[in-house]
Amino acid sequence: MNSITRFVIRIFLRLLPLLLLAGACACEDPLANRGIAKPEQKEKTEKSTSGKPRKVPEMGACQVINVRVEELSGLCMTKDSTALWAVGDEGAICKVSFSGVVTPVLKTRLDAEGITLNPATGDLYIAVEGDQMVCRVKAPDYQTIDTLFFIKEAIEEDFDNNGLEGISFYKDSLLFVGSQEDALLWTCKLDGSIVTRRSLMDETSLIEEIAGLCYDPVKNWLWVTDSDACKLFLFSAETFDLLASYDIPSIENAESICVDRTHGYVWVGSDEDSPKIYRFSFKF
Ligand SMILES: [Ca+2]
Repeated sequence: MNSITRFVIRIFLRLLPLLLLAGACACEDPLANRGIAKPEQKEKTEKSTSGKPRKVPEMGACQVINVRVEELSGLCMTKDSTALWAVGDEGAICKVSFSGVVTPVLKTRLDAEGITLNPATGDLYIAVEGDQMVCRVKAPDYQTIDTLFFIKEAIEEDFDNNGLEGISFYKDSLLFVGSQEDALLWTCKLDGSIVTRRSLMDETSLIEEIAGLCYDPVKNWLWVTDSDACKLFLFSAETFDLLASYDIPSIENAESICVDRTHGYVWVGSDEDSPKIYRFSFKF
């Protein structure tokens, strides 16, 4: 053993306790490492306009369904609520049966990250990352796509691959559009004019991004999925107060969410190597 080898061994022995400590930290709960409190599974309440506590939905059992939609990133109900519309980063727009059978409808080259349906017309609106734009696919044949508007802030601030991820039809011909960056949420008219802009980070420190959005007209709620925080969030769509959060640690990359009041489910899509839809039973 020469002097250089002895020197290397001595340095290694001195650093060994530090290396062991770093290894122990890496094995801890990843949510805890990001400063995120473990979510409460118990039922939470919100105050109704009368001031009385009101129950929020309770998450139940989950069924996992494999779907062949490459880089599945957006989900919404079809107009008749008999299936799901889905989009993926590779530009596919598909119909998906509740058992996971995929019917391709339109192939585009867009980085499609979110999809929603206008209940009055049946038209689909797609949130496109990279280009930071909202496109429309016209009903009833869904064979043409055109650009409706761009979110200028996401372009000018160079959100790039951290940009538009969520979209949901709201009401009065308004759209919610959300970005990963700063969990920004815009309320837009269909001509692209922005009515409101806020960051959901101002509402809760638990949120890290918007990966998917779904407006729930029954209760005037906004559901949000966050693939970084591994959570679903429920906000009031009026005040944007956080009403509840739900832990989804087993879902690898939860980029889409769709509330299905007809059947009592919340569908969550995961953009992973083998894309999956998670069907959660909910007591609304
Ligand atoms: Ca994606």
